[in-house]
Amino acid sequence: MSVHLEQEVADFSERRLRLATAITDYADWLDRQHGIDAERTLRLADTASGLRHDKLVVAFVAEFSRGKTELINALFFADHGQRLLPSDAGRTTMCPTELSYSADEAPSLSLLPIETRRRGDSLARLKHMPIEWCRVSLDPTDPRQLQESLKKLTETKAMPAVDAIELGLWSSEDESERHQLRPDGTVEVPAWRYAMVNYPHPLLQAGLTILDTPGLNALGAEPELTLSVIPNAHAVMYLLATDTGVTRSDLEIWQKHVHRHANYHVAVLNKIDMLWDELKSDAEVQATIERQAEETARVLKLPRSRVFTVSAQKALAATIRGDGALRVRSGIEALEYLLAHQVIPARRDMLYHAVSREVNALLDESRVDLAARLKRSSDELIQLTQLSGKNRELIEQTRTKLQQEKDSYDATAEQFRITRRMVQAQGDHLLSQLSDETLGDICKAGREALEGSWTTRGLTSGIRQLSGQMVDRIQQATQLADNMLDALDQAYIRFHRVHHLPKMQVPRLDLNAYRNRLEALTRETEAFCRDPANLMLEKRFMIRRFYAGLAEEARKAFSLARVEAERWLRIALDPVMTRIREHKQYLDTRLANLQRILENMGTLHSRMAQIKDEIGRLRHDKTELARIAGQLTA
Ligand SMILES: Nc1nc2c(ncn2[C@@H]2O[C@H](COP(=O)(O)OP(=O)(O)OP(=O)(O)O)[C@@H](O)[C@H]2O)c(=O)[nH]1
Ligand SMILES: [Mg+2]
Repeated sequence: MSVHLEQEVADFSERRLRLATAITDYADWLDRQHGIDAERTLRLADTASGLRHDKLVVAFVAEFSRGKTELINALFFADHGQRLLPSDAGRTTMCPTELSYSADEAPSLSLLPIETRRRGDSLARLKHMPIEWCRVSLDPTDPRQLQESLKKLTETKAMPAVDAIELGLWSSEDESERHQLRPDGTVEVPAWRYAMVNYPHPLLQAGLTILDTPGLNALGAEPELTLSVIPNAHAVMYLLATDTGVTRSDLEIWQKHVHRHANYHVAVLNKIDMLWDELKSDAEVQATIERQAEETARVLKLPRSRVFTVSAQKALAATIRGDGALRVRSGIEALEYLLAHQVIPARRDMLYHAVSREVNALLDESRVDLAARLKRSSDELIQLTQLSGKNRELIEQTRTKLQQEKDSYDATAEQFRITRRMVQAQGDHLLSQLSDETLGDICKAGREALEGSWTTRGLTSGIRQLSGQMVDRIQQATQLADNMLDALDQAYIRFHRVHHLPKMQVPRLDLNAYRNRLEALTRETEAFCRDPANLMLEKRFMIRRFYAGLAEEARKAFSLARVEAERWLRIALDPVMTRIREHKQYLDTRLANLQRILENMGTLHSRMAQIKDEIGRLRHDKTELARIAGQLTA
C-alpha cells in the first residue's frame, strides 16, 4: 500500500469526521436558538451520521482468473507479507466478497449459505439477519489463521442438479455447463452466496469498502449485484489479462455490467509480466504492452488513458520482498495514484456537495432569522432611547401604535391559519400517494400481471407497468407539493410585505432522483430481455429472480421518495410556523414591556439594559454561527 493512498484515505476520513462534528455543533446552535427543534436536529443528526459512516466502495469486476483477487492483495494487503485472500489458477473466489471494517463487531468472516437463494429476501435485507450467516472469527495478529479462514471463500459443494437449476446455478441447456453433471446427478456449486470480511485494516477503518466478485456466471445469477451493488460502487476496476486478451465473455461482462453504468470505471490489463521477455529489449517489450493496451481501449471503446497495464502478481511479490525496481515495473503505482488522487477526491467532492446543499439552505435561514432578531432588538432599543426622558403621553401613543400593529398581525395570522389547515390536508393527500398501501397495491398488480407469464415479454410489460405507476404517483406528489408551496407563498406574502418578516425560502420538493431510478430499472429490464441468453426455457427461474430483484429495487426507490416527501412536508411548514409564532411572542413582550414602563417609568432603563444584553448575546451567536459555517464550507 503506498503512502499516497494511505495518506489520502486518512485525510479524507479525518475531514469527513470534522465536517460531521461541525454539523453536530450547528444542530446544538439551532437548539439553543429555538429550543429543541426535533425535525431539524434529527435531519442534521442523520447527515452527520451519514458522514461518519460513509463508505467508499471500490468494486473489482472481471471474468474468472483475470487476477482480481491478486490485485486486491497487491493494492491493499501486501503489507501482510503474504497472499491474504486466496487467488489461484481457475475459478477461485466463489462468491462476491465484501471487505470493510466496523468497530462495532469483532474481526470476522461472515458467510451466507447458497441455499438462501431459494428465499425471497434480498441481500440487503439478509445483511441485517445475523442468524442466516455462518461466522468465523478472524485473528488479525495471526496471518496463518487469517489465510486459513479466508480459504472458505473458495469452497464449493455437490448439489443435486434439479436443485441447482432451481437456484439458477446451473443449466442443462447451456452447452458449456452440461459436462459438469456428474454420474450421481449432482453438480458442483459454490457453498456460499455472499461473504463479508470485517477486518481492521487502516484503509478499511478509514471507510474504504472493497468488493471482490466472481466471474460472469456467478455475477449474472445475482441480480441485486448487477442492479444495485455494482452500479452503486463509487469506482469499478474491470480486469483483463494479457494471456487471454478480450474474450467474448470478457466483453459481455464489460458491456452488461460495467460500461453502461455511469460510475467511475477503468480497465486494468493485468499479467503484463507474461509479456516480459528476456530476449527482447525493454523498448520492444514496452511496445508489445502498449499495442495490447491500445487494442483493449479500442475494443472497450475507452480512451487509452483509462486503460492501466499492471502485473498484480509481481506487484505483490515486489512489495513483500521490498523490491522497489520490480514494483515500479509492475505498474501498480499508477493505479494507487488513481485511487488516491481521483477516486477519493471525486467521492469527497460529491459528499461535500450533497452536505452543503443540505446545510446551506438551513444556514441561510439561520442567518436571516438572526438578522431579523438583531434588527428587532435594536429597533426596540432605539425606540426606548427616544422615549427616555419623554412624557407619559408619548409612551402611551407608542403603545397604541404597537397595539394596532399587533392587532393587524393577529388578523394576518388568523387568516394564515386557514391556509395552513388547507395545506396540511393537501400534505396528507400527498403522503397517501406514496403510502405503503399504495406501494402494496402497485406491487400486487404488477405481480398478478406477471403470474402465468414468466416470459421476457411478460417481464417487460410487468416492470413497465410497475415503474409507470410508481412514476405517476411520484409525479402527482410533486405536483401537489408545488401547489401547496404556491398557496403557502401567497398566504405568507402579507407577513413579508406588511409585517416585514423575512422572505419565505422553502425549497421545492424534488423527487427526480427516484423517478430517474425507476426509469433506469425499466431500461435495465429491457436490456435483460433483449439478451438472447435469457430467452431459454429454464431461465424462467432467472426471470422470477430478476423480477424479485427489480421489484425490491423499485420498492426501495418508492419508499425513499416517501421519506423525502415526509421530510419536505415538515421542513416546508415548521420553520414558517416557528417564525410566525416567534414574531407574535415578540410583539406581545414588547407591548407588555411598554405597559410596565407606563406603570412605572423607572423600568425603562432596566429594560434598555436587558435589550443591550440581548443584543450582546445575539452578536455572540452570530460570531459562533459564522465560525460553524466556516467549518462547514471549508
Ligand atoms: N503471471 C501472472 N499471473 C497472475 C497475475 N495476477 C494474477 N495471476 C494469477 O492468475 C490466477 C488467477 O488470479 P486470481 O487473483 O485468483 O483471479 P480472479 O480474477 O480473482 O479469479 P476468480 O476468483 O476465479 O474470479 C492466479 O494463479 C494468479 O496467481 C499477474 O499479474 N501475472
Ligand atoms: Mg478471485
